[in-house]
Parts: sequence; structure tokens; C-alpha cells
Amino acid sequence: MSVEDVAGAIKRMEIRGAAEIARSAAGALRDEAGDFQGHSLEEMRHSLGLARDELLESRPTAISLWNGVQAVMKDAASAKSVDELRRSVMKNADDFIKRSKDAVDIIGHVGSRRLRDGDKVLTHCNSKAALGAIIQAHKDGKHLEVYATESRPWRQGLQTIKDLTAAGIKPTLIVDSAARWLMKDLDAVVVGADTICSNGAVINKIGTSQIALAAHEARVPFMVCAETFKFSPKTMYGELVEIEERDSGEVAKAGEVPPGTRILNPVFDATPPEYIDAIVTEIGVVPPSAAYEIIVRQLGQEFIFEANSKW
Ligand code: RI2
Repeated sequence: MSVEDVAGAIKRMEIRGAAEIARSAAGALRDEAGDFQGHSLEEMRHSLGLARDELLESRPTAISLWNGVQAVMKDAASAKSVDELRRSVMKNADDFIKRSKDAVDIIGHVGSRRLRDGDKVLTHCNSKAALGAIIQAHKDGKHLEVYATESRPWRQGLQTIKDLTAAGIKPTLIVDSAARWLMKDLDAVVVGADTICSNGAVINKIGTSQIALAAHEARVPFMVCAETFKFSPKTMYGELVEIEERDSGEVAKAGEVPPGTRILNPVFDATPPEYIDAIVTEIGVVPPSAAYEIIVRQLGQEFIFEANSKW
């Protein structure tokens, strides 16, 4: 797929999930570099720069996309020839894609240990990292009762039901507004993340913060499963995470509401760190208060410099 095709598919949510959009963007940049026909280094840098910008503009909230693109392009400025630039972009993209897939695997194993035999678990939206932990716990022989929210308006919960069923789990689907009603019977909530801020707040699918609030009230552990490239170096410099608002037609079709009705369709929300018991990453289970440390240690100086240099 071309960069334009990938960016379009991300925008239309044909490619979705914070990790998947990052991997797809990395793959698109790799192909762009591989297919470059010119001989000038400047020209190649320029065309990769345009490709990077187009991919970054496709969806604004998930920092995984920015971190992924950054990982692929990290050697672009120092490359001395077209060949060197091509090789570095292709290698960095392959490395990022592999690392990100391995991370989901590790998170599955680590997250599984936090779930006990007989647990009743709720998940929200469709996070491969969160589902990785639940499915691994099932593979480890734990009998879980799993509940999935519908996740309006895109209804990613239906995909979650399919993923769980394919893994041999018989899940129960609930509407989003049933989460607090159900909470008293639950043992754990497991969700993914699109962005984790330097103060430990987690940006995830709209509704996550309501579920976290209900879990906090009922003292049900709330666990976030997220690769370290979901942590945001930009938030270290005070940038607020842009919450994507999508088309009103995703909430109600024309004719379903009186003309002129105002419809809001924010896609993500922020869960404060106080409501989060654990963040499961590929480098271990950490509290939200470790977010700053993870950004500095794991993403490193290059990412931090790049995040700060734009302003
Ligand atoms: P993984 C998704 O966003 C959901 O908010 C989900 O929790 C998050 O990405 C993380 O998903 P969307 O693309 O990376 O459905 O764990 O808007 O798969």
C-alpha cells in the first residue's frame, strides 16, 4: 500500500488500534524508501518528509503513530547517501514492527500473571495488548469470565467478541452504560492505551475514564496494557494530547435526529493516574507514576529532543 493509501485507511479507521496504525505507518515509510527511484539525497529526504507528515496527520491522538514514525526516521538527518538513507529507513521500520509485535507478546505473558483463575474481567473497545493478557491467561489454564463493552459509536466491542471467541473464550457483550451496573461483580478491568502522558494519565477510547471511575468506586483493580511506545515524550514539554473528534454521522445518521441537532463525537478521553492500579508494559508492570522515567529511559534522548524541537 502507498503512503496515501495507508494514511487514508487510518483516517477511515479501516486500519485501527494504536499499535496497528503505528506499524502500518512504519511499513508505508519502509516501502516509500524502498521504492524511491531518484538519485539525490535531498530529494529523498524531502519525499520521506512529506510521507511522514501525511501519515502523522491521519489521526491526531495516539502517540504510538508519532513514536513509530520517529523510530523509522531517526537516522534520516545523518544519512550520507540515498542508499544509506534507504537502508536505515527500511531497517528501522522492520525493527520497530518486530519490537512492537514482540512487546504485545510479552505484555500478554506479564498481564496474564495479574489475572487469577475464576476472575471476572471487563475490557473496553478493542485493544490487542489488553486482549493479549486476557487470552494468555486463558491459555495458561485460567478460567475467566470476560465481559466486553460495545464501545459506541464504532462498536469495536464486536471485534473484541470475535477475537475472544476465536481464542476459545465465551465472552459476554454489554452496552457501554452497563459498566457501572456490572462493576460490583467484577475482579479486574483490563484496557489498552493510545497515549500515556508523562504524569501517568492514560488516553484511551472514549468511556474508559467512566469505567475507571466506577472501578475505583468499587475497588476493582484497573489495569492498562500498553507498549512503551504508547508513552508520550511530547507531554513532557507540556503539550496537551489532542482528543480526536470524528464526524457526527458516526453517532447518528441523517434523519435520526431533528435537523440542526448538535452532536459531539470525541473519540478518546483521559483517565487520571489515581484510578490506574498498574500499567503492564514489555519492560514490566509499572505504576502510572513511572511514566516520566519510562519516557526518559526507554524512548531516549532522540525522541525527547525531537518532541521538544518543534516549538
Ligand atoms: P492496541 C484503539 O483506538 C482503542 O482505543 C484501543 O484501546 C487502543 O487503540 C489500543 O489498541 P482506535 O483505533 O494498540 O480503535 O492495544 O480508535 O491494539
